[in-house]
Amino acid sequence: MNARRGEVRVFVAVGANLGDRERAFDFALARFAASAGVRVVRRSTWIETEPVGGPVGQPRFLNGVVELGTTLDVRAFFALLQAIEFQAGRDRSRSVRHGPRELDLDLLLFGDLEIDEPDLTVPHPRMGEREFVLGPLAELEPDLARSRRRLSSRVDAR
Ligand code: PH2
Ligand code: MG
Ligand code: MG
Repeated sequence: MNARRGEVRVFVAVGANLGDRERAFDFALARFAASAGVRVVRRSTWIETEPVGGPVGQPRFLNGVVELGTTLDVRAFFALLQAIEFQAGRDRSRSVRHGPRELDLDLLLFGDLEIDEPDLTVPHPRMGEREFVLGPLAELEPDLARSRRRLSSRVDAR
């Protein structure tokens, strides 16, 4: 559904808990729209969520999910996500794992692709446990969110 010929259907989780979070999300959408080989299909509503993990007392997050179509390969697409995070003010050199950030763009699904490399695992390994991802994803694709949720609880049950 919604994919054009030659395009891969992609879902990206967006998150931010520093600075003007909505502005960072608008910026990301504008950068996607301006990128060759990338088409913004639709987005979820943005929701406020309690931080999960990371340093105690970090600010609340704004979260959402964006659906895109792309003709880029997964590595080029992932490099674009990192470039946009950087342009939005994110400084990975001083960042704490799961800590506060101006913009976080996590690649959830890239068509049917499965890859497991040191810096990139797709489907995103923790998406099925994260309500701040599954909620917005369910708004766009209820069946997809349901199947990811089941997948992760099956893993937990082992
Ligand atoms: N991202 C994290 C860690 N914790 N919590 C919420 N609510 N939303 C996030 O996007 C989030 C988080 C690491 O990227
Ligand atoms: Mg993240
Ligand atoms: Mg990330």
